[in-house]
Parts: sequence; C-alpha cells; structure tokens
Amino acid sequence: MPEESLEQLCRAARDAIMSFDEEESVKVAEKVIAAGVNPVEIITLGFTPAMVEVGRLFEQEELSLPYVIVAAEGMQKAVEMLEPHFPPDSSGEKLGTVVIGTCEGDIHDIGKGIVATMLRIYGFEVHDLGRDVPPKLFVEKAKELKADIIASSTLMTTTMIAQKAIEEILLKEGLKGKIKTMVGGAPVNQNWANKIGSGAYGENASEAVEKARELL
Ligand code: HCB
Repeated sequence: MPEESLEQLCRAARDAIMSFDEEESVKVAEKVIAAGVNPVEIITLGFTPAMVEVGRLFEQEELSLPYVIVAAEGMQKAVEMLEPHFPPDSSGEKLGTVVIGTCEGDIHDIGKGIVATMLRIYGFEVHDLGRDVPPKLFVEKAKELKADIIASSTLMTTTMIAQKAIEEILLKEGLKGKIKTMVGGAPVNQNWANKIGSGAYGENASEAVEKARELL
C-alpha cells in the first residue's frame, strides 16, 4: 500500500474526529506512525481544528454530549499513541521549565495536553500536573521544580477564578514576576490576563510557545 501524504493523513484525522469514530482516530494514528510523517503536523493541522469544530457545534447545540465525549476520547488516544514518535526538541537546548495544568474544578485537558506537547517539542522542560489542580499546588510545584513559568488552563467561566488565585499566591509569597505566568483556555483572553496580572495569554498552542519564549 503506498504511503499516505501529510495532506491525506490530516484529512483522515479530521474525518475521524468529525465522524465520532474513536477506532478510526486510532487507525489514523497507526497510519501516521507507519508513514513516518511528523505527528505534530497531524495533531496541529488535523486533530486539533476538528476538535475545535466539535466544540463549536456543541456550543451551537448541533451536537449532544456523547458525541463530544467520543471525539475527545478518540483524539486523546491518538495523541497518546503519537507522543513517542514526536521529533526530538527542535532547539537542541533547554529553554526553561514550565509547570502546566488545568485549574481546580475543571477536567477539560485536551487543549492543555496539546500546549504541553508543543512546549516540550520546542525545548521546554514541562511538568504536567494534570487536571483539577488547586492554585496552591501550581505554586508549590513551581517552587519545588524551580520553574520559570506556570501555565494554567481553564475551559469554564466558573474555574477562571483559580487563575486569579495563582497570581494572588505568587504576590503573597513575593514570587510575582520571578515565576512568570501564562493563562489559556476557551473563555480566557488577553483582557483577563491583564486584569489578573498574568504575564501572558496564549490563544492556541503555537501562540503559547511564542509567549512562553517571550516571558523568559
Ligand atoms: Co465540556 N464544556 N464540560 N467537556 N466541553 C465546554 C468547555 C463548554 C464551553 C460547552 C458549553 O456548554 N458551551 C462548557 C463550559 C461552559 C462555561 O464555562 N460556562 C462545558 C461544560 C459545562 C462541561 C461540563 C460541566 C458538562 C456537564 O457535565 N454538564 C463537564 C465539565 C465537568 C468539569 O470540568 N468539572 C464537561 C465535560 C466535557 C467532556 C468530558 C465531555 C469533554 C472534555 C474531555 C477532556 O478534555 N478530557 C468536554 C469538551 C471536549 C468540551 C468542548 C466541547 C471542547 C473543549 C476542547 O477540547 N476544545 C467545550 C466547548 C468549547 O471549548 N468550545 C465544552 C479543543 C481544544 C484543542 O481547545 O480551547 O481546550 P482548547 O485549547 C486550546 C487553547 O485554548 C489554548 O491552546 C489549546 C490548543 O490550541 N490553551 C492554552 C488551552 N489551555 C491553555 C493554557 C495556556 O497556558 C495557554 C494556552
């Protein structure tokens, strides 16, 4: 069977997510590995835009929750399979250390996972604390690991407050500005970052890498 091109595989990744077929997402990941195509391209140009589209359709009430769950699980499985095949750090040197996680009360972690992956690929040492992470833990871990940046993610308006709490803890502990912060997630924007005094806002994973570099 001839190897599939980057374009064909991106289309297959998008189709797998949009057809809510978890097994198909796994099959696409297998094809990507077999073809030796850069998996990062498939994640950023194939899976991610399709997942963003799923989010848009769900918000417009054109999709119900079970579809979203299947799409999300398919994407997560594919990313897990592709991760060991990522190219080595492109920079060749460690740029800085980042502690990343999804804020307390929030279990959405697909976007956070993509940001963590992209930061690693571009030369950051990344410690992913997972999801439902209390503000205090972000700061404790950043101190323990001598991290340069705390990157927090939140997908719900109700959990955005945790990002403000991180700034308050840093201020109280005299660490504001010493440990930089970056915020992200669908309800977050630059105004929110300015309002709470965060160093940066990342609209997507590529911008998150750019902003993290600028913070150092
Ligand atoms: Co969920 N959910 N959900 N959900 N969900 C949202 C977020 C709503 C907006 C949908 C809606 O109602 N309109 C909504 C929140 C409403 C609000 O805030 N007011 C919502 C809700 C309410 C809920 C539940 C409460 C539903 C329920 O149980 N009734 C529940 C949450 C429970 C909880 O957290 N305690 C829930 C559950 C789920 C799942 C499990 C079905 C699934 C999550 C699976 C998972 O993550 N493991 C899910 C999903 C998938 C979504 C939507 C549809 C898509 C989110 C997503 O993955 N987008 C989302 C609708 C939406 O966002 N439009 C909906 C794709 C990724 C790639 O984009 O924005 O996450 P992203 O990340 C980007 C970007 O933001 C940036 O880079 C990423 C990559 O480009 N970025 C950062 C992200 N983090 C960053 C951090 C940085 O420092 C820098 C940049």
